[in-house]
Amino acid sequence: MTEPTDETKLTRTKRKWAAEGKFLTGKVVRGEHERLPPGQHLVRDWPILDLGMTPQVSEQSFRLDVIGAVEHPVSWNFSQFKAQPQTSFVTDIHCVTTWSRYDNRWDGVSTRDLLDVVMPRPEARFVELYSSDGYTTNLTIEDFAAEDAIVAHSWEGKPLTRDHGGPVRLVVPHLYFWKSAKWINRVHFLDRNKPGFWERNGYHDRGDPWNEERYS
Ligand SMILES: Nc1nc2c(c(=O)[nH]1)N[C@H]1C(S)=C(S)[C@@H](COP(=O)(O)O)O[C@H]1N2
Ligand SMILES: [Mo]
Repeated sequence: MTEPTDETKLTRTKRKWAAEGKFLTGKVVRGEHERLPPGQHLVRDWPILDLGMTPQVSEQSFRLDVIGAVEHPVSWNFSQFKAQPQTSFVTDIHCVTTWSRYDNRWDGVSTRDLLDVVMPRPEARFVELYSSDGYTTNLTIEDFAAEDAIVAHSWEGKPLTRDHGGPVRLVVPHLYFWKSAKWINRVHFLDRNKPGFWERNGYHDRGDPWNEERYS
């Protein structure tokens, strides 16, 4: 008997997820008339919203730790992060404060590619995201693995500005934008739900804009 290689282990994990329908719940296909969620209005600029403690994270000091209930934890510096398979998505932003912004182009590492690298263990059901300003937020592993979710370093072809979470932020387009952690530095896979900053302060645990899951 030989140990299975990473390749076959990975294939097995993917097959198991597919069988459980794990990746099928993250995103719903909607018609154009349903593009703007209820109670939202469109903006053309891109507002800046955060706790006001804009951290200074340079590409040199950047680190992303992906840890917890995973087979292969990683701790990437910026060039290691940039060396991962790169993806581009064009997606909409929906903020709980009622503004939405269409067609934002993001470049970075898709959460699915990240999952393929770290390989969550069977007990991993939630993620807690940590940012350099002390912000935290939580997601189910299915929402984190949504097909258009991305750990982004660029917006409209340019490096993310510091105000918008540069050098690296998360973008989870199918949920309100507070779930999209700016200045992300740690993704912690957990067997239990651990509510983050806004989730402990009156915001909904999930934040689906089409169900107006604004407050708890
Ligand atoms: N680290 C961090 N991420 C954060 C926040 C924050 O305060 N700190 N605010 C959230 C909220 S409430 C929103 S609406 C978006 C705003 O992102 P933007 O400033 O790029 O529009 O970031 C989210 N991610
Ligand atoms: Mo927000």
